[in-house]
Amino acid sequence: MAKKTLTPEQAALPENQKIAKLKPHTADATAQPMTTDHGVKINDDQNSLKAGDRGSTLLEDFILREKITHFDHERIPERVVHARGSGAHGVFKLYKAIPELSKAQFLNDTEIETPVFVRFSTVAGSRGSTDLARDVRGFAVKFYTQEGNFDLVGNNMPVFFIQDAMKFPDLVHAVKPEPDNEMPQAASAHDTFWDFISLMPESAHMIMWLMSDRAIPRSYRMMEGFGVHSFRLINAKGESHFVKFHWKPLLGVHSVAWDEAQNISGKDPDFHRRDLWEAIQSGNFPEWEFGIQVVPEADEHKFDFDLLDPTKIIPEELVPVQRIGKLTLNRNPDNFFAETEQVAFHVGHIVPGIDFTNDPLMQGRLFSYTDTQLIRLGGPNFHEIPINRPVVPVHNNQRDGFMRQTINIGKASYNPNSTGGNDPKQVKETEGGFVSYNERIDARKVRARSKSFFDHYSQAKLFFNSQSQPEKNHIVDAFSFELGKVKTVAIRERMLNVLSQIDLDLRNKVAAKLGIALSKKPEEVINQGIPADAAQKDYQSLKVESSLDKSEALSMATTIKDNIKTRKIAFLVADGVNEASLNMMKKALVAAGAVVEMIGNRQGNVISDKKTAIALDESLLTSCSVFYDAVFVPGGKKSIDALGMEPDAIHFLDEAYKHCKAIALDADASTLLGLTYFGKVSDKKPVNDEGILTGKDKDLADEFIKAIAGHRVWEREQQRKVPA
Ligand code: HDD
Repeated sequence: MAKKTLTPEQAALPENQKIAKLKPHTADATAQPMTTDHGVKINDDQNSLKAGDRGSTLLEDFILREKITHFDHERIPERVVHARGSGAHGVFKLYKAIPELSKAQFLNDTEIETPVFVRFSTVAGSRGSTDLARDVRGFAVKFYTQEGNFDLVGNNMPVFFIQDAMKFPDLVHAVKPEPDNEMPQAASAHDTFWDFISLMPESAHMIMWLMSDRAIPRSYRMMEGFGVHSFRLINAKGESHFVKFHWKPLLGVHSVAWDEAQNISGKDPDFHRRDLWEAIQSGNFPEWEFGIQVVPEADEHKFDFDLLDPTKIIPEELVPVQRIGKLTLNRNPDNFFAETEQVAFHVGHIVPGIDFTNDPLMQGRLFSYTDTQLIRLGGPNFHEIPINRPVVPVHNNQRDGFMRQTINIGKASYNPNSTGGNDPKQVKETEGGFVSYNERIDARKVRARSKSFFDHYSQAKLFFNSQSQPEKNHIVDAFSFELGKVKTVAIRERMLNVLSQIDLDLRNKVAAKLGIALSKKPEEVINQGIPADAAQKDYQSLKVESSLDKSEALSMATTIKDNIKTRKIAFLVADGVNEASLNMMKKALVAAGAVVEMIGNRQGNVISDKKTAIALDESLLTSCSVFYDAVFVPGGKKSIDALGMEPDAIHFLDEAYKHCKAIALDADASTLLGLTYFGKVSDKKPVNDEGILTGKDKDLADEFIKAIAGHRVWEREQQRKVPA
């Protein structure tokens, strides 16, 4: 009998090939005897072997020694970046075959489902750090295709900080906790990070993304993913097209407020991990569409940026994203360590039909990923760890090394050989053997960077111009917060000069918040602060105007806002709650796909006006508004009076207001508004605030659903702020 309980939705899923292959490696202890690692049955797992009851412990106790030795070696080094993460299994299904672009089988057969394992992560924090750090999110997908593993190791932002892998260790050293005191954890708001960034104008575009709400997602399920680099697709004729890979979440792209993020970090640092786990567990399988932007070889130099520069996007207005498939995550791992921790991604894991470009960041990555697994996973056989194995057979002449699992038979471990019939055999290209793209290269060896990479600001501007007003305000606040934590004034000033290249209003607003008077014109500071030795290499930023003013896809304001699927709604209740009001709203929300939780002034049950016991999910002590997308207070005089006496209930409403969430109160409960800070300070609804609703029945439910689907009433931030 398997211990793992599957939901009906999960049980109904056909087992994908990867899950089937993992099965023989799983162990289920249900009704099994306890044994040592070597299979000897254990009689007493409570006491060590001693010389007499109180006597000294005997070295002979192999059971104790084995248990403690194993425990002593349970940890492996965490990932040097992306240490904090969470994974899930799923499938990829193609909508549209693209033989004209790629010969990869999984991009040509719309009938097959390719198993995948996905790991989301933050970048800077340690394994135990908060999910809600302001940070880039990793979005790494391992496709177990019939032609071997393809890893798309991307992020939730489409560009990167640096253009050349040579700078990666510097970037990571700068953002990680400072080396003398190991502070701050999982945060970029400190001197070394901004020192580096202010000296690296190529990071300007990425920094705009990092200071935007993209860096504090509402959920992994509500963020985009990007392959970042230009890759190549190779068709059966050997022709190449440049391609950018995209993941578009079907729930839209949404974020939390920064204050909300900070609160969640304290109250539930596992917030994103839990959200992913619970969504999959409850059958709300997260989904993304797979998109490609394709550029023919001949158009390589058609753009006002270099396709090989990873600090640039291809605006969707210039090359639309074609959605060609769907990723669905439908199964949680059985064991975090064995699967999520031991999974090893690598940009260099490609299959026939996909190839690399000369993006210098990508080229460096091609070295780094295997190299890091060698120390993290302890040797060259990490591909044999079950989660890393392809679903197709592996045969070659690689042998031995730490923890080798495979028992290769025969004498031949070399090629050519006659002792083993010259097996395993090389495979012709026409039969699926990998052949690198036949790119023409005729160059001098130089340690340099192309001039075409020196436009550092045009897309940073494009990003800022494309944001809605609330998004722009959040960027101002984020810079003000981050630079406000920087102690060295010269670094703050240098960073403000960088901002002056992007948007003067942005710079001025941040400068005002930092109390720094800046009057220089952008042209006076364009290359200010770049160290002379870098400048010697012709490291000067070029002034380039983007051909576009705005790109709609860059703003989250235009994202999907037509549903409330999987949104979490808190109901505040106490004894005497009006059952009809509660049930009406609950039914409407659940029917629309939301998750409703009852929060009481205690745990256990509350007794409704009809004397029914209503089970509580949480209490005001164990829960708080930041875990929810919206809050509803049902009617029932006794319940409302009790909540009115409860400061935590009022705080719940104030905080939900502060974080721009939809708040609905049954008409009878609207008296509670008078007790809230926001209710007290304004006697009428703030302008544009469609998120505070009172009323009855279906009308209230309909309005509430609309308000929740809108995600947040960001405009509220311009109204009076709540000191919650
Ligand atoms: Fe990286 C992990 C994404 C640049 C070196 N990277 C890692 C992970 C993601 C990315 C999602 C976590 C994978 C997992 O869940 O296990 N990295 C990116 C993206 C980049 C990027 C989108 C730029 C476009 N990375 C990058 C460079 C280098 C590395 C330039 C080194 C030259 N990255 C690593 C690494 C890691 C890693 C040290 C740490 C753990 C691991 O690889 O397995 O090799």
